[in-house]
Amino acid sequence: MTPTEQATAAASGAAATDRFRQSGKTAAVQADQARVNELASALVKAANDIILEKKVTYPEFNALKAWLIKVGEDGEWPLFLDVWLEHSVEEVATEHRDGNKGSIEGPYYIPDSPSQQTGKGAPAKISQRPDEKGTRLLFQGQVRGTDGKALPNAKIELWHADEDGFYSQFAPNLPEWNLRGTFIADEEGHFAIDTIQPAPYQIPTDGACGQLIAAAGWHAWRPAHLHLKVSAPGHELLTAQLYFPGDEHNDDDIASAVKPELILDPQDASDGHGKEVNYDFVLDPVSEETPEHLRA
Ligand code: MBD
Ligand code: FE
Repeated sequence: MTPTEQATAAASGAAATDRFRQSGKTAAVQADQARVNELASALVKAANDIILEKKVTYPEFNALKAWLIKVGEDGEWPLFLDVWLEHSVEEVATEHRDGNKGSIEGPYYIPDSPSQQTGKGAPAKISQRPDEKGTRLLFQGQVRGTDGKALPNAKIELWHADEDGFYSQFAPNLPEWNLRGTFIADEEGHFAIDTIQPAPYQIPTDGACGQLIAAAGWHAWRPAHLHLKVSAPGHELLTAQLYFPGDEHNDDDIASAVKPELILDPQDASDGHGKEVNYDFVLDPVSEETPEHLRA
């Protein structure tokens, strides 16, 4: 993106679509005909049932056609699916867990962010601009297994929006890895990360998803959130989000991805600079039933 470019739905949608295509996430899909038949038949039947029950008209059918075409043109399929459906997929994928269940990944994850060593009392600063706006947040904690044992050298990937609600690599004019990083915990699974509190996030209003939101009289907001992936050898990969108390959208997140156990409790930092918060992660061991995508 060029430095003068404005943040647009089509630009962030195109970036999210490209990222998804490159992610390799579709490689594991098996063409099991019985399963495809089961799912596709159920989806088509559900849509037909709605048409018959609500007596959908030709103009409404054509409006839907035009809108679906626009979702693709704007590159907003990743956004649409992650906002309105991923939370149910995540619920199914993590219901077996005894440790943290986590939350949805969303459309803006980028693997292989720059890695730093961290540990208790040794915070690593996330990549940020020298004049990064926002309240400083010292985010620290420990990664353990469900047996209570610390997980040495656990890996914490963190990514989040800036004070204006923008994600690097999906909005123009931001350094490549701004507010994205990988942090390796110490021998006791302790980590400490120096970052800033993100702002509430409004999904793009100038694309197909925004058009639907306006037409339906909904709002476009997600509460302020941190995105995380936490992993350690022999344990299931945890994808999570953490939220801030008092955010008016914790109770009506457009992506339905808030859970009570994911709301942080930040305090004034003991060194007098901004806020600090402790949050511990508990990972389930890998078992025979663990699907491939949850194996770190
Ligand atoms: C986000 O930042 C996000 O986390 C989700 C789930 C959807 C859109 C934007
Ligand atoms: Fe997000």
